[in-house]
Amino acid sequence: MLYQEVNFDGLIGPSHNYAGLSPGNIASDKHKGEIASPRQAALQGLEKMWRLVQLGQIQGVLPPAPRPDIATLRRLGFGGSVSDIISQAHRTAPHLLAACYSASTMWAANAATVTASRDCPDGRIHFTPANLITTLHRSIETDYSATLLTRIFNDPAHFCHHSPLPGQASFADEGAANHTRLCSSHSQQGISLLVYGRGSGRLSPKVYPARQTLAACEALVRQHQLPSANVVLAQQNPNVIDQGVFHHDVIGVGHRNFLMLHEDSLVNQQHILDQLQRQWPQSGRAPCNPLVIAEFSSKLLSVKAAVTSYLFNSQLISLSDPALSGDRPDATEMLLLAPTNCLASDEAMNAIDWLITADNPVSAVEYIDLSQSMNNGGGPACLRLRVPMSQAELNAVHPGILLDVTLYNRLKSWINTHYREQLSAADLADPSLPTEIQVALNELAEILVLPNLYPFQV
Ligand code: SUG
Repeated sequence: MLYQEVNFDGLIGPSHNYAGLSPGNIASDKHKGEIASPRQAALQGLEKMWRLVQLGQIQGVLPPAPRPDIATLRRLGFGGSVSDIISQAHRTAPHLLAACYSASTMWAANAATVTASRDCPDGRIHFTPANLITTLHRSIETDYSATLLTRIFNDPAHFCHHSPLPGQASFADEGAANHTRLCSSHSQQGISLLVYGRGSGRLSPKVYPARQTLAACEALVRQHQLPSANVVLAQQNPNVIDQGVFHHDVIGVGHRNFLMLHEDSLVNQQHILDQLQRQWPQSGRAPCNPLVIAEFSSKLLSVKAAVTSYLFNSQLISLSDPALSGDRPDATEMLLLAPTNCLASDEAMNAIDWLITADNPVSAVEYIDLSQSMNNGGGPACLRLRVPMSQAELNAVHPGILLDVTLYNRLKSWINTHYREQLSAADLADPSLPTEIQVALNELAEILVLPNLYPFQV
């Protein structure tokens, strides 16, 4: 059976704004208080999805969570009508209003940890929604993501959904942003590299929070029943967390049999890379591609430049079209889909030149403008949740969210109709904004054929 990697991207919601809600995320802090453009943001995200389709990939669309999250504002003690709640919160606790308005479900790489059916003993794809407990605005995504994922992947013969890990500091979990599946080809069993920021010994960052724990990674391995021979647990270098690497996908990315990462990404990095090589399946009956690792030296690319350019948050895309050629073990050429921020960094450009000419599967690069999301610290890879799938599994996915030209055009016109050109912190107090968003999301649920997706529709 042939398998391919399918990307499901978070559609950027109409309340996209810059509230500086994420300590340790340097872009979020830098752009705090700026005026955002929800319309441009959503169009940029949609263009990225469409580019993937043009590159022969299967692409899914994940609708945004309903915002503002009035239920959370009520839980926090605000009362009365929606307008009362909004005006009270704006006056007395604007940071709470901003958190409940955040469009952060766009960063789908944090929605869940997903493991491939080839890797799980029961032959199903496993999902655990991330609890995202480190920040308030992200922690309120979990219930919605859990519901959405069960709606989209709703055939128990193919998909197994777990509960989020307990919402307690020692199980802090940020989902697939800290999980890399490496495999000879998607049709073969893979190795899960799970990266955590704290939980083993005393090593932890001093300035910024570590958002993923060792205990969370261990629980995910148990939930998904991953055989230990196919798992590598690694700790993020606390010094890079303190330089703005709040998720591992800010400093490393892997796809199929290729892993690229900065030399300072992990504690005992050489040991971890050796472990990956040792656990890599040896050629048996199935042809096996070697595991190729590209380590970027600090001399080539400083951690600072990696964080500002977001080079490691690029997407790696297999250039072969699995639908035409199959997931051929020998078809390993890859395209690096990098954020345009790289173009502004000499270090990032030199590093990309080095990558393209060095002996590895990456043979081409393309740049994509995601400036609106990037200003909140979300690059190409943050916006997507990837799921390795067979054709039978893909057939079981809710079809309304799979992007084709008709859906692309409908979503484009939906965004142009409903999204504001600009949104500032002061605009979050506008009593007409909640209704405006409800009207938009109501129509979106119809477009994606997801009736009663939102609480206000039930
Ligand atoms: O969790 N930014 C997100 C960015 C997530 C990026 N995802 C991955 N690396 N996979 C975060 O820090 C900023 C929101 C604000 O400040 O308004 C924010 O939540």
